[in-house]
Amino acid sequence: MGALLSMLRDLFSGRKLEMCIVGLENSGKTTLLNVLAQGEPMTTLPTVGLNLRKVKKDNVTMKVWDMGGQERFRSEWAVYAATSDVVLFVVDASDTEKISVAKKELHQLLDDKALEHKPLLVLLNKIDVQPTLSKTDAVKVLSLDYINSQRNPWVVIPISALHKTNVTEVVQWLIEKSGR
Ligand code: G3D
Repeated sequence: MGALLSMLRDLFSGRKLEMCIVGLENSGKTTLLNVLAQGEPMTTLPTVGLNLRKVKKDNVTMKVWDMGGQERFRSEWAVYAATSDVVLFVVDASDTEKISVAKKELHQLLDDKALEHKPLLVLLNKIDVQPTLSKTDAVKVLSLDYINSQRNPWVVIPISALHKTNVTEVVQWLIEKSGR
């Protein structure tokens, strides 16, 4: 944990970074946000009609959306996404039933012009739950090879937000994208 803390301090003290964390309900976005935000209070903005939570910590703004059944709010979502530097898409790797819905949501999302050139981090969460989806299988079932990496440079990291597994890699990626 020492390494993660010092990396977080590094990230939060230097550059500005806006990230949005999206994914289906229950995929683990809030858990991840809490790990990254280290106990900062969260603001909920219910007025826009989608479930948006926001944390601002020093120079880092983190915005979190649930994506279940909210297609009619997508234009609203795009307004916020447009101001984000990076997009984190959280997938529950233990929920094989919902993975096709996650795939559909991810690809619809990337169709939005507001997301052009935004780096994408696909997080396979809940790898502590067996059987879990391998990285190779995730690339297949989420059709990640169809994402134009010129348009959206993408990376997959398997994590457990609950157990803080591989969260250091996530922070490392965020630090890289913040321009260090
Ligand atoms: P959301 O914000 O995407 O809707 P949450 O998801 O962060 O609220 O998490 C949904 C549930 O998944 C929570 O369980 C949370 O503890 C659990 N969860 C999140 N990350 C992990 C993980 O890495 N491993 C496991 N096993 N569970 C995880 P509850 O029971 O509180 O609903």
